[in-house]
Amino acid sequence: MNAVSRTQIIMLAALAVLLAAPLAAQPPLLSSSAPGAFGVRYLTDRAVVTYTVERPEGSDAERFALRVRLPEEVQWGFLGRDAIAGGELGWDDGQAVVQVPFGSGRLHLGWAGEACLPPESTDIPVFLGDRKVATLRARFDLEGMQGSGEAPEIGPGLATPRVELAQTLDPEAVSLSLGMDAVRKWRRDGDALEAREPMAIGPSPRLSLRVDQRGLSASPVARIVFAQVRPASQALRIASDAAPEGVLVEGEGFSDSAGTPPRVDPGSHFGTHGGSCIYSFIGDGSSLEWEFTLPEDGAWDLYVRIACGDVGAWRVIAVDGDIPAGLELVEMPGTGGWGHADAEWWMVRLTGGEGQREALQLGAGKHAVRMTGVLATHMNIDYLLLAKHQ
Ligand SMILES: [Ca+2]
Repeated sequence: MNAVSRTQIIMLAALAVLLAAPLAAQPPLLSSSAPGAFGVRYLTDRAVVTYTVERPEGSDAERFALRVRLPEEVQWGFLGRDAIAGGELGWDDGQAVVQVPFGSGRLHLGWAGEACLPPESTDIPVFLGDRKVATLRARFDLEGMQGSGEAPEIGPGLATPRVELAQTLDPEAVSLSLGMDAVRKWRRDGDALEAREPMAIGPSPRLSLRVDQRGLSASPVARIVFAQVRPASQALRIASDAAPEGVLVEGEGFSDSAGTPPRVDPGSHFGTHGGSCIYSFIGDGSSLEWEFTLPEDGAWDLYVRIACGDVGAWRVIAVDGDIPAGLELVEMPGTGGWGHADAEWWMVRLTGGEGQREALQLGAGKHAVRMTGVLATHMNIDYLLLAKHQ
């Protein structure tokens, strides 16, 4: 088909649309007796109009006229949070007509249901056990409620958040995030929703709660509760000359990765074993796996040589596909830098030390350790070390 005939077809189509249009033209969505900036949003029972209109120069008028198209005759209205008296609401040719003051404002013009506005704001308490530790300041809009706030006493650690409801809600309507992570799935428990899985929570997490529910007249959430926060296991620093002999697995020798790949660049950092390390291994859910072979059955401990210029880094550690109890969340210490000086590389021990999870019982042969990064911060790894438990 050549360009001319295509143009003709488009013109014919346009003509057909014109002929199909009703003869009586609809009034415009909005017209104003004074120029300005306007927005109109239609909901099931109302139009919400925002405007900014400056008083024209030389005018001493207090108000100007706004006309807003509605599907049915206007029944009620609000200017800001004040109800508009019925006598001040006009109806003319499919449009609500109302006089409003110059400046910026928000109008609700309703054609159905009761005249109502959502409440402005509410406070949602956050509990750690039976103690109130934070408050989320929540604001309402016509689609629901949204609140956020810091909870410095919660975390770091593992916890299962619970949202106690003041009214029945569809779990799909409730979203709760802690730092970068969000509850993925809720289960109902009486009048509450509880996360199906424990979540890794960083230090001083920011909580954000969103409820998508139209027509709220009060907070649908009574409180957010963390029954308990299980602290992260600590990776303990040991003197580098105290590191035992063992099976050394180069960080840069990982066998599998998922998510954001870490960087490997030989010679990039100071004094690395094998001349390389992995760096920018980020806690965004990315993971790395290392395979290694143990010479004999027994109790083995896991060590890692790390550099971390953040406050710390958090990792979930799986061994042969399972997460041993106590390694669901391991806190690696900040080492004061990213490994550009010897002092910034620390050897840390993950199992078998005082107050730590007991040694790993592993048979001779092939095994795999997988680390999954959570809670946003980065870490560099020179190597892993598996050593017989002493
Ligand atoms: Ca290395």
